[in-house]
Amino acid sequence: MTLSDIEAQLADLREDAQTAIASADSLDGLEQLRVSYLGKKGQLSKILGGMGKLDPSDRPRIGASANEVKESIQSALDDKRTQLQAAQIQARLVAETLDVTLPGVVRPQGRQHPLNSTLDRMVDIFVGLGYTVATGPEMETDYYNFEALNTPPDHPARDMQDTFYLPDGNLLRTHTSSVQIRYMEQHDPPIRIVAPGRCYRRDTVDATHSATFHQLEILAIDKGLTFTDLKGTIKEFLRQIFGETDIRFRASYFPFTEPSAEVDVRWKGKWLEVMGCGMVDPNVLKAVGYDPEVYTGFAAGLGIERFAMILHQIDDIRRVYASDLRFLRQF
Ligand code: 2NL
Repeated sequence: MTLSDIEAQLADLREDAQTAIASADSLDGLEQLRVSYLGKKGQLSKILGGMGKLDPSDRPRIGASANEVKESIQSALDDKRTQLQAAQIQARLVAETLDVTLPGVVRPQGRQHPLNSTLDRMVDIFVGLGYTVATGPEMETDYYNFEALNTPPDHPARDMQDTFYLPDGNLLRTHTSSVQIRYMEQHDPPIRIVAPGRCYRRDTVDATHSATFHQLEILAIDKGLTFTDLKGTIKEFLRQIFGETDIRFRASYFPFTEPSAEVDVRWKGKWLEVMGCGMVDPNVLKAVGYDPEVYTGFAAGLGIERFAMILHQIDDIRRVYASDLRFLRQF
């Protein structure tokens, strides 16, 4: 191995490397070239390995040449890397370009059902008056739906409300009074609760009747509660939900209250019946273990659909359950 042999090899290597680097088309490929030319076991190292056989006086010259070749390859690698990186970024920018002027994709926006917004308003008013929300099962026993509510099997009230009976003798609750019986069994007076929920009746469906409907019942039990407390509570509730309107109490009958009344509101010039109410019958208090000589109370039952229909001018209860978007989008 002579000095000029090694010089020639170095020149070839530089030539070779320049061509290969110029045609590299990826950063990975470029790194492979670097390893192949300048790596520890690369081609430059191999050439310099032959230096050992040279005359020691020639070594500095070859060393200088080798360094120059190395630097020139390194600088070609650096330039190419900068170029490939810029191209990569450019390609990404093109691929990921967003046209911010394109119209957006419209996401359909849901909204609260008018029955639920009405329920929320009604519950909120009673919560504001100090009531607590109570809930319970939709499937009930005869005891909680009728018996504990002073409605024995032969009572005429059982004709008034046709009930869905289940094969096992249970039934679908016809009012949420059953929730209040369960609550009274578990709590001592004084109590103030509001029981909202779904109820069922075997009604023939028409514009004002549905086999399923929603009720909100209120119940207050304490020492010394009177019909005046009931009237004041109902009056304040109706004022908050309908604004200042005329209201009237008409004598009525329910098995679970005595005395009982129905309440009318004057709305757009007409009297509309909006709820039934009364003083809790002593037999109901006894059924849950309250002493009717110590405690009295009042209760009321309100149909949520009825309030929603009045407040939103809905003329047919079937619309409330039809899930027709043309209807629902109006609220
Ligand atoms: C109506 C009538 C009413 C009650 C419900 C009730 C509950 C208990 C005790 C006594 Cl635990 N009464 N609830 C009282 C009077 C009337 O509902 O026409 N509702 C739409």
